[in-house]
Amino acid sequence: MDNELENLVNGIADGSVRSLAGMITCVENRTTGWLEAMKKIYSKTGHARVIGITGPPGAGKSTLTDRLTRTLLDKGLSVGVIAVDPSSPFSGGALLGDRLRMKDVSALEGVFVRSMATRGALGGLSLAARDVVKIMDAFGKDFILVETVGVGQDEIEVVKTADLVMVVCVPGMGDGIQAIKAGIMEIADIFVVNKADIEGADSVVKDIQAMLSMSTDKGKKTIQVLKTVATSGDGITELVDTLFQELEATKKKAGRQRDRIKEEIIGLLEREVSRLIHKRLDHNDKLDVSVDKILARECDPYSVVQEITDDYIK
Ligand SMILES: Nc1nc2c(ncn2[C@@H]2O[C@H](COP(=O)(O)OP(=O)(O)OP(=O)(O)O)[C@@H](O)[C@H]2O)c(=O)[nH]1
Ligand SMILES: [Mg+2]
Repeated sequence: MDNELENLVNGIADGSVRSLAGMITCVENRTTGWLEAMKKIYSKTGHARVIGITGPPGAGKSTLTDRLTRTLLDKGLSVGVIAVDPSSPFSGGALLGDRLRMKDVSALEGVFVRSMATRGALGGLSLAARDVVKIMDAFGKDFILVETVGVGQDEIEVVKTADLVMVVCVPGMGDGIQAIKAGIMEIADIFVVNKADIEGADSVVKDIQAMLSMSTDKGKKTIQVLKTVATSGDGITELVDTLFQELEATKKKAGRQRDRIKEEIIGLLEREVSRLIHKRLDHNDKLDVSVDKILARECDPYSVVQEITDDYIK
């Protein structure tokens, strides 16, 4: 491992915030040696509880994250926040205001905030976010809050890796809860109807409960629907209590952890295999010969793939 990364890994063990930030940057940029550094810190992970916070743009996710962070700090717990910025200009939202709010909490002792862009993450956002979670975990954060706008598959993949997923809804979302993508509804462990100070919150709660009762996934645990006013702090105590209860309950489900690890291995493997394929075939003369043959209809792509895979397996 490169000296700089080695220093960062050691710095993390010593609780250096600069090393924490530095290692995240190196891993995000895939600086040579990043993989070795990840291997080194892995044994120190597994302590942090990871909460995914998702929902439509402007639902109050950041304001809630801010409240949750402060409440956890009051309990003597340390917090890492990962804010996945929507890079689309159409997702609306209070991006600037967002940043300002996050800056507020990042100034607090025991809080580390990191923003990640949806686009341009090397190796895919969900893998990159997982790496950042692990680094914060190894650093010793008790809780890691991951905020994403629940708009794309990428963002859904990110929160799916959390121990617990909180889906934030708001009153007046047009056609009730229809506005929330189906994929998000399915990954929710807790529903929060934020902006409960606005008319229509109760009917959103009812809509969600009705939807949950229609769920085909019977025998699953009951999913709580809570109301909050993130701006005033109403309902936050109840929300935190519920979070702790649910985390306790999920801890008992060892299967979830195992599934997570299997999924991660498969994800990493897929990426590696794809990298190897490109490395070997991108500038390969033999492939050009095959292409010529296919163009002349002397051969077909299926047979070529079979030949190549047979070759690999040998
Ligand atoms: N009335 C009311 N307004 C709220 C509440 N919570 C948040 N807001 C306001 O809603 C706006 C958006 O809040 P954010 O916390 O930035 O929402 P967000 O979901 O993080 O937004 P994006 O990250 O841009 O998707 C801000 O102006 C908040 O002050 C609430 O409980 N009630
Ligand atoms: Mg936000």
